[in-house]
Amino acid sequence: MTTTTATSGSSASNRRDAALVALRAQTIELPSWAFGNSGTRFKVFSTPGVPRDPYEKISDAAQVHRFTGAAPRVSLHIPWDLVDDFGKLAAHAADEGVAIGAINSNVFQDDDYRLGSLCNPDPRVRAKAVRHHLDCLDVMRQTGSRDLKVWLADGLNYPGQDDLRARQDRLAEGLRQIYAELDPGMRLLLEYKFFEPAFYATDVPDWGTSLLHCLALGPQAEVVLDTGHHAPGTNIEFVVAQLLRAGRLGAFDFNSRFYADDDLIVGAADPFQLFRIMNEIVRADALRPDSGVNFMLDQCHNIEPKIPGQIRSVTNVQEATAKALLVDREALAAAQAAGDVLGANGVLMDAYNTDVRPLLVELREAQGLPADPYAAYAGSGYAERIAADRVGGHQAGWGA
Ligand code: AOS
Ligand code: ZN
Ligand code: ZN
Repeated sequence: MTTTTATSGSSASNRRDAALVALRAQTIELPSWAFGNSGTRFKVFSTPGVPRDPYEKISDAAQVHRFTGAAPRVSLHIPWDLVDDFGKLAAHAADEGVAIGAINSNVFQDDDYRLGSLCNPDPRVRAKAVRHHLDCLDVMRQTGSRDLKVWLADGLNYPGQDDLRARQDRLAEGLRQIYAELDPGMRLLLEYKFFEPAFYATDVPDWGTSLLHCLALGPQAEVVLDTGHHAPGTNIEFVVAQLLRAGRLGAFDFNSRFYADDDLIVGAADPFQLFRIMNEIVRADALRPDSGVNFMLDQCHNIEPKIPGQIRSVTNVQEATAKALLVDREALAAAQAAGDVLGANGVLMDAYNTDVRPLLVELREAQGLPADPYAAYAGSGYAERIAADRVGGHQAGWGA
């Protein structure tokens, strides 16, 4: 393996400088539901100091931004984060130094949705699901959000249960009605998931289905890639490259999976995969905040403390990004053009194997941030304060 490319020559220091600039501009959006209690169907463990309402979720998210400087937005989930006055919630976010990001719809928790939402055979239920999304657009107008994120639990448990093709037609029609109500500058982001809660067939199972619907809708519709929503062994960076080529990668839901949709801390299960994903992002110059890719987390912290879990997630994304930024693109292109299989692989691995933690310390110190956000939060006394002040926090979803 070559060991010279990532660290030698003046171009190595240029790459380092360019990496610092790019990392400074990078932002990662946090999910409000990461701060509530969550668990499995077996048990939801409660955490002392867990938020009692959406205001407190935002305050906790603001702590992650305070110590990392890289997480200035919070995604909301409707109705989990329903409040009387979203303008007031947005003002609270601004007071805390953050903004409200994507609005996630929820058409999976009412009894009406037993057979699906936008794909449901009953037109009354389909109309209700469309209406919920229009309500979400109203929330976005009050919060100043750009992105409506749509994940549907629609699907079938048994072959023959419903008509696969008719469900796609209903889906296209429902999405069309929602899309028609977007304001200029708003986006509809359609997430896919290959299984769960439906076990036989999911109505938006993969990036191809999501992309086809987005292409039919128009330029304000883009795909959300949740890293946990693929079959084991899927080459996710290929999907990233393909969606970027099509100009339709709207956002990530970052997390880690071992077996299913585990929603664990991003970069915990497979930091190399996260590096390969970020490598495709850097390769396509899609890291820039104006590139249109919203880097969001979609995670739950069932047994670990939530704010430190989010801090670790942000720093994991930063580490993978820093490594991707250090790839010697010229050396890589030369090795690839020469058909130098091991040389090209070596260039990539040199970057992956670089310890970027000192670079990130430099990044943080230059911004007046703590060198170690995790330790700084632990020493801040915030966790002890909320544990003493807040009594009766809720489960992530149904507590708001
Ligand atoms: C569900 O599996 C998806 O990942 C969605 O993004 C969902 O809205 C999110 O996990 C919050 O429940
Ligand atoms: Zn997701
Ligand atoms: Zn998921």
